[in-house]
Amino acid sequence: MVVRRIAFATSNADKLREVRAIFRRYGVSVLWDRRRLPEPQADSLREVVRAKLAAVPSRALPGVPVLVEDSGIFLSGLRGFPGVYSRFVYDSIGLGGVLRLLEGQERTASFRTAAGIRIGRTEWITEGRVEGTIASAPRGTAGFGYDPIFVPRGGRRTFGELSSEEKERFSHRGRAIRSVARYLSHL
Ligand code: ITT
Repeated sequence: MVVRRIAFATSNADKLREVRAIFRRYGVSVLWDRRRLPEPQADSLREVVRAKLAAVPSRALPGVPVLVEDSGIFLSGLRGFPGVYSRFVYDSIGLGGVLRLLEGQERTASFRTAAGIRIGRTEWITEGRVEGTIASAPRGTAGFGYDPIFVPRGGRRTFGELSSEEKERFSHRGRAIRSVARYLSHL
């Protein structure tokens, strides 16, 4: 089966831009199913993805595989917080608030994405992650969300200081979405 297009259900235009750029290289076009899916209180990104998949109606675009993803930043100094609550924390206290919480704490972190695809009755979920540290102050204007404070391991620059191609190479989303693209190309 050759998949030429998929529908990505997300409210986030920045995610859409990153996901489109990846799938373009696999010859797959990404339709934006713009919607905010309910996110239940859950312990893991994978559980949130399962709930998101269950909430997307398949009748919207019959026959087109549906993609959803959920991402979060896990701070070791805060025992994994905010994790699945990353959106709430970003919207409520912002990067400044996160940096204040981390004062005097260990600064290692990981960024993770769980991505799920539904094709007919089949669901498949995968994950991608990148290890790094949290900068002492936000740097860079590229990207979105937590990008200005996340420094991927092995480098000095934050995701906010990298080009979109550079970010994608190491990023949680780059890794997760490339594995979805490979999965689809082997169907
Ligand atoms: P959905 O509609 O797809 O759920 P969302 O923006 O609610 O979009 P998430 O819950 O997955 O997405 O994101 C959690 C938070 O993490 C949110 O504040 C995002 O801005 C941020 N985030 C997600 N991916 C990121 C990335 O690659 N770089 C920086 N911040 C990111």
